[in-house]
This record gives sequence, C-alpha cells and structure tokens, in this order.
Amino acid sequence: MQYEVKNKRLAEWVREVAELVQPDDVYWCDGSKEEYDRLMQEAVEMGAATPLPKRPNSFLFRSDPSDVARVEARTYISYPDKEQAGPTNNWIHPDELKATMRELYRGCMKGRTLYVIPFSMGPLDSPMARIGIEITDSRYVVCNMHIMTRVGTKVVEKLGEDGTFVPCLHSVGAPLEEGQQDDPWPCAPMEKKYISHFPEEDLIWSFGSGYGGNALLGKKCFALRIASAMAKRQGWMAEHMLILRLTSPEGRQYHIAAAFPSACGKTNLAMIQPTIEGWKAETIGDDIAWMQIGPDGRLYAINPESGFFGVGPGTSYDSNPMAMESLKENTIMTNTALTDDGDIWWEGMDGPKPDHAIDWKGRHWTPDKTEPAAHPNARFTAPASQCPIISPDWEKPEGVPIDILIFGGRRASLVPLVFQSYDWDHGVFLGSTASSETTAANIGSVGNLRRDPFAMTPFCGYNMADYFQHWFDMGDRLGDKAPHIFYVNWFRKSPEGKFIWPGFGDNSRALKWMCERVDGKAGARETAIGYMPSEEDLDLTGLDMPAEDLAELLEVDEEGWRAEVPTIDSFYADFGERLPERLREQLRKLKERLG
Ligand code: GTP
Ligand code: SPV
Ligand code: MN
Repeated sequence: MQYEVKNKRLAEWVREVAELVQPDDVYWCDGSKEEYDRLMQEAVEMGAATPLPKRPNSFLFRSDPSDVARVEARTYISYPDKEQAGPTNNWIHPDELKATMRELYRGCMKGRTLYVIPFSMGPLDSPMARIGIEITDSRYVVCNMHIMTRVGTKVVEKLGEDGTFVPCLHSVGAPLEEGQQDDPWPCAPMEKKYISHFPEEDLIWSFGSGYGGNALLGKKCFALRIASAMAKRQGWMAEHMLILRLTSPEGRQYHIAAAFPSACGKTNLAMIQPTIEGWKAETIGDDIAWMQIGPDGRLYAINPESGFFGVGPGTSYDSNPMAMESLKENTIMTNTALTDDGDIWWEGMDGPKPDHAIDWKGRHWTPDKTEPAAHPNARFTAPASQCPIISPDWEKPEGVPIDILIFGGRRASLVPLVFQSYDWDHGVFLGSTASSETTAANIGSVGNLRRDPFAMTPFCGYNMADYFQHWFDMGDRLGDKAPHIFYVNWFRKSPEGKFIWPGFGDNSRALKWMCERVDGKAGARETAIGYMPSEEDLDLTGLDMPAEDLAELLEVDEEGWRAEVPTIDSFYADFGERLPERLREQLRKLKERLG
C-alpha cells in the first residue's frame, strides 16, 4: 500500500477481491499526473495506445471489434425478487448471479495488476457527493477514471475509518498465462460479459468488457443505476441529464436539465452556442445530474462527473465548437480513425475527408470504403475543465437551481419540435412515454423505435413503475417551486431522410421560448399534447428554412397521436398494478383531448 488506508471495510474488501482474482500486484491509485503518465506510457509501450502528437498528452485506443459500446442485453439489476427490478430490466437472482460471476472472477487477474481507484462522484466538498472504489485490471479504465471522476488520496482521507463507499468491481476477464503476450484490448466474449448491480447492497460487479459505461463504473453503473435506487430511498434524483445555464440579454439566469437517450444530443445541448442575439450558455454537465431539494424548496443539481465521455462522429467546429475546443489536449480517443499526420478523424468532422487513414480496426482506409473510418460510437474522454464555456459555478457544492426540465428523443416523424406540459403530472406523463430510435451507444440494432422513459430505460436501478411514482413524489414536495417541464425533438426528417430542423445552435430558439414561458411572457396554444408555440411565439430571426418545414415541426398530427395511444397503453400494461394511477389518469386525459 502506497498510502495509509484507515477504512477497515475498504482494506478488507480489497483483500477479499485480491484473494479471489489472484493478481500479480495490487496498486492503490493516488490520482496524480505522474500515475496517469506512467500508465499511459505503459499502454503505449505494449501497443494498446497511440500517442497523438497534434494533441498534447492525448492518446488513441482501439477496442476489440466486439467491445465497442454498452451491452444492455448483458446488464442486470439483481434483487431477491424479480418484481423489484421490474419489466424493463434484466434480472437474475443475486445468489445465482454472484455464484456465476464468482467463478468468472476466480483467477481472472492472473498476470495483471489489480488497481484500486478511490473516486468521488461530485465535488469532494459537496453534500451531494458520494464515494466509490473501483477495482480494475485495466489501465485504460484507470486513466479514463482520472478524467471522468475525482480520483485520489483525498477521497481515501474523506472516507476516514468508517465512511461508506460503493464497491465497484471490474475485470476485463482475460487472465494472462505465464509468458502469454497481452492483447492490446483484452476482454471476454459476449456470453461471459456481465454488468451487474446489487442495489440492496450498493454493489457493482462488472466482468468481461473494457468499454465506457461497462467499465468506467462511476458513470452509468454507480451514478445512474445504483444512485437512482439510493435516490429513491433517500428522496433525491439521479437522472440521465445534461445541465446548462442560459443567460438572457437582460442578465437573467435560467438553469436547464435535459434528459435525452444515449447519442441523442445531451453533450451538444450542454455546449450550445446560441444563434439568437445576446443569449449566452454555460456548461455544467453533459450526461448525468444528481438533484435534491434545497433549503429554499427548489430543485438543485450537481454534475457528479468531472469529464466528458462524448460521441465523436458528428462532432465538428460547425456543430459543436465547444466540444472540439475541449479535445485539444489531455484527451483519450477511443475507436476514432488515425490520420497520416498523427491526428484523429471521424465522420462528420469539419473539412474534407482524409485521402487516407487507419480506421478504428487498424486497417487502411480510403474515402471509397463503404465502412466508416471511425466507429459510430467512437468517443473522446476529456476533462470538463477544458470546455471554454464551462460554468464558473460547475463545481458549486450546493449545485444550481433548476428552472426547466426537458425530455426528448430521436423521432423521425410525429413528435413536434417543442411543447410544454400542462403541469407537473402531465410532465411526468411526457417523461414516462418518451420514445426514441435506438443508437450505436448500445450493442444491438440501431434505428428501432422504443419507449425510453426519462431516457432511463437502460439506467434505472429498480422497478420503473416505482421510479415514475418517485417523480410524482418529488413533484408533490416541490409544489409551486417545481421546474417547468418541456418535450423536444430535434430529429424530424423529410421523406428523403434529411433532418428538417437545423438543430445545434438553433435549438436555442426553442430554449428561449421555454425561458419566456417560465416568465409568463411567450405565447402558446393549447393542443392535445400540450402547450405549443406558434411561429410568432418563437424567435426565428435569421433562420433560413422553408415555411412548410417549420409548419410541419409545429403541427400536432392528431391522427398520428391517436395511433400512438394504443402503444402507450400496451407499454403501461407491462407495469401492471404497480403503474401509478396518476399516469393512467394522464393517458385518459390525452385520449379525451384527442377526441
Ligand atoms: P451520450 O454520450 O451517449 O449520452 O450521447 P448524447 O446524448 O450526449 O449525444 P451527443 O450530444 O453526443 O449527440 C449524439 C449525436 O447526435 C452526434 O452525432 C451529434 O452530432 C448529433 N446531434 C446532437 N444534437 C443534434 C441536433 O440538434 N440535430 C441533429 N441533427 N443532430 C444532433
Ligand atoms: C451512454 O451510452 O449514455 C453514454 C456512453 O453516455 S457510456 O458511458 O458508454 O454509457
Ligand atoms: Mn449518456
């Protein structure tokens, strides 16, 4: 041990795990730059990482071609009773799951180092922060955790003798025999991958994958799945939401938290460059919000993370300049293409395609190839502090007071650009019925329409019906201090398959309308699905788009919505008696309004 660990439970847990997984070494991470540099150097030497000379202190990793995204089909929420996990989660009884996984873990770190990563989700001085300890055998994981969370000896100090932490056990599941050459990206085959959560013990066991949300256990596993279950018990909220501050030309600040499914625009909205005069945006978080009711009765949010694990493809100076600026140094790239001048590239980056590159599988690539050069879920890991518009208040221990909550998803048709809920209950209904086309952020089919309530389908650590009830309970406690709730869809397409809304910076036009609604200034018409802006209610200055497209974006297709109702009915039916009556009531009202 390189430093003193007074916490008995921690020392004991690490000892027990080491006995099971049989590593060559145990190393306690201190979170220092020297540590990061040393591990990266090792990764480069063994051929797992490529230095990127154009971006100081930045490196490219190529994953195994089978290990490129979250694996929802191998993700488990394990309670003694299946009902507690609910119909939207995979379930195996804890005894059975642990028995299976214990056998997988046995000796799984042979030939490797066991790294102990003490990390804090949330600024260390925040009352909302929570501590986790990740055990991993992956250098890539350690380096990513350095960026994504607050790692270091301070965390162990804060833990003291009897502080509590979430144990997060991770292994790539690829032990090395004596003399065996290591793989650049070791991992286990799909049927041996398990991303398991035991919410009754606040415990995470992940095996077999080295990628993103499967392996950086502070993120989806802890900050969403385990935290959502904690939050239910303790009366707060853990949500798949970006956090953004907008300041009007008059200097009034609005804080916005928005839940969109994976790869549906959170990072982009979090770093928006408004196209409307005089409005300014600051980023607070791009993926996860922890929220609790403050002393003044309002809802306060912190970003529990300290970095961005963002989607590469589609990110450019044109679409998201603030992300591009965040990636200039100290960045880990995963599954991007490598250009001949030693930089990275992905589809949708500014400028012409490179004439030649090495693709994410390490093969020669030229623009005539049908396969993309970067994997569609290629990612960058960058420190949040490098974002030029990171809010000076992004690490405020008490968080920021939320005025506006937004739900949304990727829908090529039907769902309009923006609308507002009639009240909190109606807003919860909108969140619960959110739907989106699936993306490359999960291994599985892309473009399939599914219900993704609150963008939490893959991330809710307990029965989703009880989670819906939790939203009602929070609303009841917030009363007239509750944030206003909106729904958006930036992704409407023409019959030719082109996006009809320009999106990105122009999404500020929808945000401005929301802010003005909060202040009771902007107009709206009552429709079957909620308050809708008419053209004259939106600031469309300088927007060049065909009038018929705009009309389509702001239209409520009642026929289409009537066809949607039975799909909501059947989605709700999955929850049986557990579904809150208040949601059934909302669905009845929608049917009435649709006539
Ligand atoms: P996760 O990190 O998986 O949670 O994704 P995210 O929700 O942060 O999504 P992100 O902002 O990274 O966007 C994903 C993809 O959608 C990228 O290719 C973006 O370029 C694209 N995108 C984001 N916002 C818009 C928009 O307003 N319009 C269009 N057409 N595309 C967008
Ligand atoms: C998501 O899929 O929502 C992500 C990426 O933010 S991952 O960390 O892999 O979950
Ligand atoms: Mn996400």
